[in-house]
This record gives sequence, structure tokens and C-alpha cells, in this order.
Amino acid sequence: MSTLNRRSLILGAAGIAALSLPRSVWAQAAASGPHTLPALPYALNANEAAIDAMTMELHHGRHHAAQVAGLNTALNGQAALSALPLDELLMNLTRAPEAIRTALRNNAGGHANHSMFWTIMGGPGGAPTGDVAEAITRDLGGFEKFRTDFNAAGGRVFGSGWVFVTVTNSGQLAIAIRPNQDTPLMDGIRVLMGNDVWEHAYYLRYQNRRADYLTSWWNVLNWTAINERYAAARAGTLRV
Ligand code: MN3
Repeated sequence: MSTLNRRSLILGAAGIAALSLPRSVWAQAAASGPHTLPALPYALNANEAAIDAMTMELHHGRHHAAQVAGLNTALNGQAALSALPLDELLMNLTRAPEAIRTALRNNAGGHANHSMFWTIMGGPGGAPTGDVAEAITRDLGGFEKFRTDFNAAGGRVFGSGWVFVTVTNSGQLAIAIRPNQDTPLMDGIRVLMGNDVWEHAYYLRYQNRRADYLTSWWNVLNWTAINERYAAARAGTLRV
């Protein structure tokens, strides 16, 4: 039996068992759990060229932290689901008990999206480098067109959501948008990079001017980190 099939059986059994549990089990708060808030890989003021330190502190320390806590709460008592890596959890949401599926979607999605988001910033911005630069030229029409199209896509997100660049295991890039905390990972598609266009990501400095935030964001990108993600995607080791 393959690992995947064995996991499917385990999840299936867990789902059946979970449905028979009283509703109050879902409401129990988990003080800790399988998922943890990653530390920022730089100081809170490292992205001042686009994002102020107070926004970074609230965004990471409150918003993202709340999603990690919410995810662990939703997973309370879910041994099989708790054992899954975050990306596999997102790829298997339909196997989760319906009572916790929305909480998992929102909180696991948010945890994955923000974990990616922190790692691709803290850099000097500028033009893309390395293999990513070549892929952008090949698949997205060059850096200027890519940046214009990406910002336009981010502007089209109605309400709250994300704009991403997805990557296949052969290195093909594409721009994608998702509402709320949804992620292409839910569709089995890997994420190279992405920008958070929820108002909490930019409102303190930019108020309602999302377009200005989208434009400034490129000034703090870390193309070295993005190239590392690109190499991992092609090696089949990129997770969230
Ligand atoms: Mn956010």
C-alpha cells in the first residue's frame, strides 16, 4: 500500500470517528498544537521601504499568530489531520470533518500564506535575479510586464485576498488571485511568491490606497529567497 493510500484510510477513519463526537469537543481551545508561528527572519523595521514596523508587528504577532492558534484549536482531537504537514492538510480539506472544514480552510490557509509572505521580503527589491529572472522573462513577459500584471491582479481582488505567482515542478510561472485566505495549495498548486492585499497588510501607512502599497512592495522583495523557493519547487521540495 502506498503512503498516500494508507493516509487516505487513516483520514477516512478519523473523519468517521470525528463525526460521532459531541460538538463541544470542537470548541475546546488548544493551548498548543502541531503548528507554530514562525519567527520573522528580520527585524520589524526591515521592510520600512514598503511596510512600517507597527504593521509588521500587528500583522505577524496578532493576525498570523491568531491563525496559528485558530488552526491548532480546529485540530484539537484530530490526530490524523494534526499529523499532516501544512501543505498536505490544505490539499486534503475535503477529508476533514465538515464541522471544522471552514476553520481549517481559513486558518491553515492563512498560516501557509503568511509563512510564505515573511520569507520573500526583507530584501533590497530591485530587478529579479538568477533562474527566476529567466523564468519571468519566459513565462510572464519580462519584469516590467510581470510587475504591472501582478499589481493589476492584486487590485482586482475584491475585498480581502491574495495575489500569487504559482510555480509548477517544471518551473512554469503564472499569476493567480485567491479570495480570503485561500491558497493555490488547496488545488495542489505550489506558490512561488505572493502579496497580501487584506487591508490589515497596508492600512496604517496607505489607508485605502492599495495600488500604492502594491507598487511599494517590490522595494522589499528578497530575490535570493525567491530563487531558493524556485529551486525547491523544481526539486519537488517546496512546501508552503
Ligand atoms: Mn495578512
